[in-house]
Amino acid sequence: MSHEVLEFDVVSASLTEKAKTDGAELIWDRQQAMKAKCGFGDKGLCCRICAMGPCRISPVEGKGAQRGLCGATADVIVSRNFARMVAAGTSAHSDHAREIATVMHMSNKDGNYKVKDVGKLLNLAKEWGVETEGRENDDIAHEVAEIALNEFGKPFGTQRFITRAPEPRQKLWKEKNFEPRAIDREVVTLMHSTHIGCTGDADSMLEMSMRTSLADGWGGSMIGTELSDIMFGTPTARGTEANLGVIEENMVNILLHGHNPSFSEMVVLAAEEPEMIAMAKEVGADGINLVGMCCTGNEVTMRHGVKIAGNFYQQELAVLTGAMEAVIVDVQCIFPALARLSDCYHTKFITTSPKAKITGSTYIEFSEEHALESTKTIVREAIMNYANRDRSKVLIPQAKSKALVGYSVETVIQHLDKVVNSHTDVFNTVKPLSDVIWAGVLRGAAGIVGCNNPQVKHDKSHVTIMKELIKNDVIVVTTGCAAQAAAKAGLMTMEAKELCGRGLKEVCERVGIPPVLHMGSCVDISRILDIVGRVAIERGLDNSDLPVVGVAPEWMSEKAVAIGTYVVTSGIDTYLGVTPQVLGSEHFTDMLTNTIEEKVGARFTFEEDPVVCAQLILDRMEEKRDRLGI
Ligand code: XCC
Ligand code: SF4
Repeated sequence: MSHEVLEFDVVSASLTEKAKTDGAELIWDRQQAMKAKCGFGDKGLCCRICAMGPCRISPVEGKGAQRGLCGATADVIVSRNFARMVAAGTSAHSDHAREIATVMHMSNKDGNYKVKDVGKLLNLAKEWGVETEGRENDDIAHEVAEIALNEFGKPFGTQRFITRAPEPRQKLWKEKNFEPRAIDREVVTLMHSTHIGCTGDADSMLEMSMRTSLADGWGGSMIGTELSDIMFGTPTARGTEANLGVIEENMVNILLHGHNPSFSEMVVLAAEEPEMIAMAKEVGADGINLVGMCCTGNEVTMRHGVKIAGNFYQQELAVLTGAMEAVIVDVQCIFPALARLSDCYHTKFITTSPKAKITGSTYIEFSEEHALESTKTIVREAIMNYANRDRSKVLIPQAKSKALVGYSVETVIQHLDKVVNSHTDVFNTVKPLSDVIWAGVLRGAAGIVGCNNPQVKHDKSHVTIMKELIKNDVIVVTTGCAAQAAAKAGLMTMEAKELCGRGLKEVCERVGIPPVLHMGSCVDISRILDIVGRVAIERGLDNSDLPVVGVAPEWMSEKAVAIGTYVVTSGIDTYLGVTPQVLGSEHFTDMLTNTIEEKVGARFTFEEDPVVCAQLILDRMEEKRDRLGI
């Protein structure tokens, strides 16, 4: 087994040694067994869209097949494969959002789901023209939820949230026909267009992908975030800890992994029930230790401070500690490998969603109608499993870092209010943030997001880029597994200000924030769109004018492709640390990294070296500043 990929992470490296002893297979073993990657697939040149194929286009021009049986060129095949990734990514985020809207629609004051943030509900009701006077909150919530549900399938009109974007951006979308219509419709239309014999034009395929991606960012994802905040509370700043060291020797350890807070919130409530804690003590444990991973980990840490066991690549390592009573999952980013791995230990791998059943797992379906009872049943399984733990197999790495989390847009603004000059009197805006950017105290802002990917050293790209940027007075906001990398690396502490340039350090001190702000899960990238948009609006500009970038240093999922595409289409330059599978088409690659800028004022950059990537970002920010004359 090659451990080189883990060079950066000594904690995990010690566990991979243990895997050998325990006979457990990990991602790195499978990576080795896979040997060389498929050269056609790697360049996006393999098409298996119809049964005349699969067709593979030779990457060398003039040598080998240059067209599929139907005549599709490299450009067409690459663009269709890309479009399908955008469609799948958009469906994942959006279907998650639909589940949140569904539980909001069933909320009531006696049920398991109750509106937690009434203020946010009323604001959204107002934004959507829902009558609030003299109505019960539940009643308002149901109407708002119904409107949200209709955003998925309405036959006419465009996504409601696009009106939150700066005016010039909205205008551009309208002119270019990028305004996303119903979410399901965009996904279906895009899938339709990739069918054999439909779109045979890479430019058009990309444009359709861009519109669909906006149905994710300004549709599904934003609905997911807004409604989650209303139902489960808008995150506020709080402390937590991160890394595998949060797993406790003498507790019932439960790993919450996946994405949807309508499930994980209920598990948190179930685990807090006195009867559950008493039961854990009866079986000889000190209590219940819930720990989170991936975006579910982010959701529950943002709202409850639940400790973070780690990010995507650590899901197997958490089981490997031998101290995990149960891994409870819902949807997305869950290795099917966890089933086999759990068999090496006492760990119960519990799947709960009909959308993500996994062979070899214990399936206990989560029922929203009986949410709390349902999650209590699952937590009980974990508690009962404590007695089965084999202590001789336990190894918990003693590593964890403190982190401050919970920076929703509302919380960031509250912090900014603290530094508002009383004589200018503008509270409740992002003006102090835009002021320090304009003054040059901060050179810009970067949203660093996304997954882990064994093609690069785990967490190394995330952390390296973050450190380079904060050193150069660029404030970082982050979500997803990138946020967890930052938390583990100690970048979400007040002490991390010592790693910053003078300007950012001063901002951290005066505003009372760490230099890297945890904004939540990947659907919460909509929070980043929101805050960037507010700064642009405050200055009367478009997003593309600002010294602001998006970065996905270690991305791997289709969701990330959808995200990158909507971020660029929203006017924000995006840097990818893993090159997408598009290089087989020079034309398509040129569109993404170059000519797309003529359409939307932003482009992709592919750069796998994190230090070089950070420098490119800094140069771009200075270029934007020059253009603004600041
Ligand atoms: Fe999944 Fe969302 Fe990627 Fe992490 S960052 S590996 S998509 S959990 Ni979203
Ligand atoms: Fe081959 Fe065209 Fe069918 Fe793709 S759609 S598999 S290129 S014949």
